[in-house]
Amino acid sequence: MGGLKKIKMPRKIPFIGHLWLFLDNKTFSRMDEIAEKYDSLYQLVFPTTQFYVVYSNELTADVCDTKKFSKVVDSGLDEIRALSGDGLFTARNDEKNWSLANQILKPAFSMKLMKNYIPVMDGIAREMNKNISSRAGQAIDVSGLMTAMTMETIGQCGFCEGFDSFEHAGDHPFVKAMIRSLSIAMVKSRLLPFHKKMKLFDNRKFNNDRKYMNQFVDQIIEQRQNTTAEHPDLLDRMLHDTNKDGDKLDHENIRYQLLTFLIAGHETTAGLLGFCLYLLSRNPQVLDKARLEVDEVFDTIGDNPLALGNMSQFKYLSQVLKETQRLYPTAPGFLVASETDQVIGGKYMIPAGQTCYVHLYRLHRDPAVWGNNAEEFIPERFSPENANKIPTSAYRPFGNGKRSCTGQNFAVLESTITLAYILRDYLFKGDPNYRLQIEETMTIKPVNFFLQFENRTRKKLTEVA
Ligand code: MNH
Repeated sequence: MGGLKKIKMPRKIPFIGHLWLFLDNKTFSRMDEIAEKYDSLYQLVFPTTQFYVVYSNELTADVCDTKKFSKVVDSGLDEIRALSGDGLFTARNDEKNWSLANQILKPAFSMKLMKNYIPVMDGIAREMNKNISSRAGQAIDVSGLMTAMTMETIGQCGFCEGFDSFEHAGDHPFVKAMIRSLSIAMVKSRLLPFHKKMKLFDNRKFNNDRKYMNQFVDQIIEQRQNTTAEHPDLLDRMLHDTNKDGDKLDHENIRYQLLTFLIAGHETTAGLLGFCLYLLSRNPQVLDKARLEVDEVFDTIGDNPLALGNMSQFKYLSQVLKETQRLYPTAPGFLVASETDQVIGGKYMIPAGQTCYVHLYRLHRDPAVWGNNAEEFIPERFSPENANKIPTSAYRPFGNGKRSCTGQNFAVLESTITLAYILRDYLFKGDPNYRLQIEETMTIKPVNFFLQFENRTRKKLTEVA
């Protein structure tokens, strides 16, 4: 083995290190700008913390080796943890409730049980389309619409309650509290400890929102505990299912899991659909091909709701969604660390306990894997023949190992169904002068992106032929 190589970093300022580069809350885009200057890895140093940013296929393979590295819950995630406690997403690896919840919720999110949610998602997609039709010809804010759709879906699949999202987008006090507290959590995660205490007004708002959200969810759980009626939702699974030893989740943890689904599951899927519609509006050949497939599927079922069997018929749609997540991974990165010193890529030393941020946005554009047209939207990269050739560490939109996304099946079903109904019922166009603007919170999503929808009647392919 050759000698170790020094890990590069941007210019530091005494005492504050690289904080000066991140004063404008543009963490993700600033990290990406810096990534363009180095080839696979760099280091960032702040007064109270430091970490390594990793984004080549080769180095990602090493930090995703779960025998060496595992997820850390610190910096950004610590602030979210104030809201979602020891729910799956923010629990630490060694917490008892993580393994218990993992044992109970992995089966609850398996395709076998997820198929029960297809009719619910189908109904929400139709409800969404009624809303779109009522605004046909007007410019519709795509991220707002998709956020309404995902909040509604988690509410209904999680605990059989909607937020009336399409009629009153974002007006529900719970939705408001959630969005406000998440944004405060994100700002706080970037501040120095003393600065956090100075933000008294924000802290008070944050605590009020947190209490309100806990009460809201607790009330739903209590109501459910007082009834013998069965509900086809995730809450019933959490109240009744056990692990092999017969252990159940307690009330407080169930509350944190429901908050977790709402936090981890609404922005991510909404952003995915937003970026997808953006890319489709800019790539008419892809859009035509996807729409042809959608028409073929609906041709076989008429106006019946979609069923599990139809999901595998959306082959090209699935490639479109995967390619969207390559270019715009809406969870744009994740954090890992090792308990011992590790050399990655055969030459870079990551000391014990130091955090690596896997920067998915840049990883997914690594020319060594995706070629010189890595920036282009080409769903054929994920065709059955081509997909086999993609190295596993080169594409990780749902994270890694045992801490990867619990809601993957849920998100894939939800986005496939929503997209299918939009393509079935509408032609859409955006402003050709719009330049993509990305808003970053914990996730990334397009902002100020509007589409005009026009009703279309599906061509019956059998009649055409
Ligand atoms: Mn999701 C973890 C991406 C939708 C529930 N999710 C993760 C991680 C990524 C991720 C990446 C790993 C984070 C980390 O290592 O710190 N999730 C996504 C994306 C979508 C998504 C890109 C949509 C697209 N996630 C959803 C949905 C739900 C959900 C929908 C629930 C309804 N996700 C989770 C949970 C975890 C998670 C729970 C934490 C799993 C664990 O650590 O055990």
